[in-house]
Amino acid sequence: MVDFSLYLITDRHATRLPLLKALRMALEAGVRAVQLREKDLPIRSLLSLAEEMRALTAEFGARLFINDRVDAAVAVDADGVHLGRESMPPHAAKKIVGEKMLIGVSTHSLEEAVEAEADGADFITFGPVFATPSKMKYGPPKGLDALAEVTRRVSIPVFGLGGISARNIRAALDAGADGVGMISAILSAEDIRSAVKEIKQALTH
Ligand code: 3NM
Repeated sequence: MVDFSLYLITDRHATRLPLLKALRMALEAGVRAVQLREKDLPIRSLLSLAEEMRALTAEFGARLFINDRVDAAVAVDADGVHLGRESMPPHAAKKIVGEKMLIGVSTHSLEEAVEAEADGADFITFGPVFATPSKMKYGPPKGLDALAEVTRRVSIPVFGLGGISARNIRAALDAGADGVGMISAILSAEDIRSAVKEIKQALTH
C-alpha cells in the first residue's frame, strides 16, 4: 500500500553532507519513503549503500525503494523498486519481487502513465512538473495541466516530480497529485530538518 505522500529521491551529488547523514536528518524530520537513486554507482557500491539505507530506514519505520535494480531491491529486502524507461517493465519486475513489494514507475507523458498502470505499477511519478536544476536530463517542464490530466486518467497514486518545493506543493495537490517527489528541495537545503518540516506542513494544509 502506498502510505506516504512525500517521496525523497537520493542524489548524493546534491548534498554537501555525506548522504546517510543527510538522510538521517530527513527521516528524523518525518520523511517516510526514500528512493535510492545513484545511477553512477557500480553494483557493489550501490548494494552496500542500499544495505546501509535499509538499516537506516528500518530504524524510522520508513519505506525504502531501489531505483531500477530489481536484483538489489530483492537482495536488501527493500519495500519496493522504482522503474524508469530503461528498466524492465512492471509486469516482469513483479514476477521477481512478488506481490508484497511495491512497484513505482517514472512517467513523462499521459501515454506512459496509462501504460504503467495497465502493466501493474502501484504508483507513478509524473514529471518534470516544473523546471528542475538539471533540465537537460529530464526535458522541459510538463506543467500543472499535464499533471492534472494524468491524475484524472489513472487510478493509482500519482506523485508530481521535478522542481517541487514547499512553495509549489499546494499547486501540485490542487492539480490532483496524491503526493510529491523531490531531490534538491530536501537534499540541497541549508537546513534539511526545517526544509522537511516545511514541506510536510505544505502537504497537509
Ligand atoms: N525524475 P528535483 S525529474 C529524478 O521527470 C527526476 O522523471 C524526474 O529533482 C522526472 O526535485 C527528477 O531537484 C529530478 O527537481 C527531481
